[in-house]
Amino acid sequence: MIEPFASLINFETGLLERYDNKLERKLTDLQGMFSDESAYKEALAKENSVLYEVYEKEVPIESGQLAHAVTILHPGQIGDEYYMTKGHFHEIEDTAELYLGIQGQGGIIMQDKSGKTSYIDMKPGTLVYVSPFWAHRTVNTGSDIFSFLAIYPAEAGHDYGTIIEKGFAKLVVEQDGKPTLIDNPNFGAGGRG
Ligand code: PAN
Ligand code: ZN
Repeated sequence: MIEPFASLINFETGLLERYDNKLERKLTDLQGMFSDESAYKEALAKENSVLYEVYEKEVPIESGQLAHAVTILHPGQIGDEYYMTKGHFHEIEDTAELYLGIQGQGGIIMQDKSGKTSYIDMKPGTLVYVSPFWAHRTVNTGSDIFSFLAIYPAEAGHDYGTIIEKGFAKLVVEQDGKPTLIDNPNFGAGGRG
């Protein structure tokens, strides 16, 4: 049993205050995931930039508990592709998740096991229902931070391997100054994207 508690999302800054754990993902953590390999190498030669941070409250990892975390995704691109999260299925695949946009402009790409995708634009207040069995990845399509809250069953777990192997069927890229979805030429064939 844990006692009821509260944390605080600062809607001015998009940050979670009073978090327990912070996780940082840098360019090297997303090796092989961006489509444009030479743009990736060029960016990495300059700096192993932080792409996103995840701030989470700690709850027991057991059935019935709700994990929740705020992700701060920084603005930027590798080639035409926006900075993004690694993306994952849940290890317990039949677990859903709620995403709530807090700060900035972004989007979420979701994909089921057959490769069918769904893309939803996110801004402050957008509440996305990520269905059970659908992988999910967020992108920052703006010029400022993109921050969102995720709430999910604590035991759901993260399966990154399937995405590392197959990638997403669509890439979110900037074309004519706008976020655009294009087919991932490497989908299914060993990664990238
Ligand atoms: C989120 C994500 C978070 C980071 O809390 O874990 O945004 O993305 P990756 O886990 O794909 O690196 C969530 O979906 N939890 O289930
Ligand atoms: Zn998730």
